[in-house]
Amino acid sequence: MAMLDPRSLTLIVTGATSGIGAATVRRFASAGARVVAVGRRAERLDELKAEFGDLILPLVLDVRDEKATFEAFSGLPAPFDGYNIVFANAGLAMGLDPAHSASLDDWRTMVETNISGMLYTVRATLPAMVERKEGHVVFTGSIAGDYSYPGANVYGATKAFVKQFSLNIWADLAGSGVRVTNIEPGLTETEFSVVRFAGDKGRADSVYSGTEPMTGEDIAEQVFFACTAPRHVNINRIQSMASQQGFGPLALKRNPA
Ligand code: NDP
Ligand code: 8X3
Repeated sequence: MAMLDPRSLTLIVTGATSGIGAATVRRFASAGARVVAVGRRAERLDELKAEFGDLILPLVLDVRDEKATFEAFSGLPAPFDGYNIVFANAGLAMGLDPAHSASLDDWRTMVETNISGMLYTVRATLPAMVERKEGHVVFTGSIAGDYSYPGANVYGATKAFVKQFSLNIWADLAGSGVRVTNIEPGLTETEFSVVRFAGDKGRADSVYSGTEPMTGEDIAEQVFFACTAPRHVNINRIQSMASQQGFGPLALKRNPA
């Protein structure tokens, strides 16, 4: 199949300062695409700008801020205002405690970022792509949106929301010229676990020790494939795991106290 020319693509990438988002910015910009790189850490965005020059528009934004998000995306300068891909990737997990002792503040932050921030990003950008009859909304879901594991309580639920929202907006958008894809990775070594464990690098490293996790670059390649597929093809979902990752058995708690 004839893939799209990446030089015809202009992306908005949230969560561009690290991990999957940063790797995606680099994958597309290396191929000649323009990217609005969004995140809170300005210095990381400046590094991308230094690497790729005019192909990058750094945009410092907290996606939880509804007003700022709508203002930022409606006020993009040319040629970035002609974006035809929105990668709603910014997100995080906080903690791994069971539901009865998990931090309510952590739950709130995950919901505000992974659900509300994602919704603001999509709602602020979708009308322009529908009007242009050309676009693509790509999400970073997770295997945690499909499979349960202890401590994933709210994080996994936010990713289940992302998965269903992705399928539901595809139901709205099929035939409009705007495509929708949910990228659903498993174990991927980024800053994800450092954030989940509140900066405890040792605990974060132990998640990956003895394994070969996927990398941000591995996931960026999946985004690139979905976005450069010919316009008559919609990749609904891509779910991937590290080759060493599998499924746990269903738990059976015998003789509980
Ligand atoms: P990282 O921690 O490396 O990157 C997370 C990115 O999200 C950062 O760029 C961060 O930027 C941004 N971000 C977080 N909160 C906000 C906010 N309020 N406003 C704007 N940007 C924000 O982790 P990953 O690259 O792994 O995570 C990217 C996505 O992938 C997340 O949605 C995550 O849930 C998902 N995912 C990760 C997996 C993994 O194993 N790593 C597997 C499956 C899904 P900054 O702090 O500068 O604002
Ligand atoms: C991140 C993957 O398995 O840590 O979404 O939840 S997992």
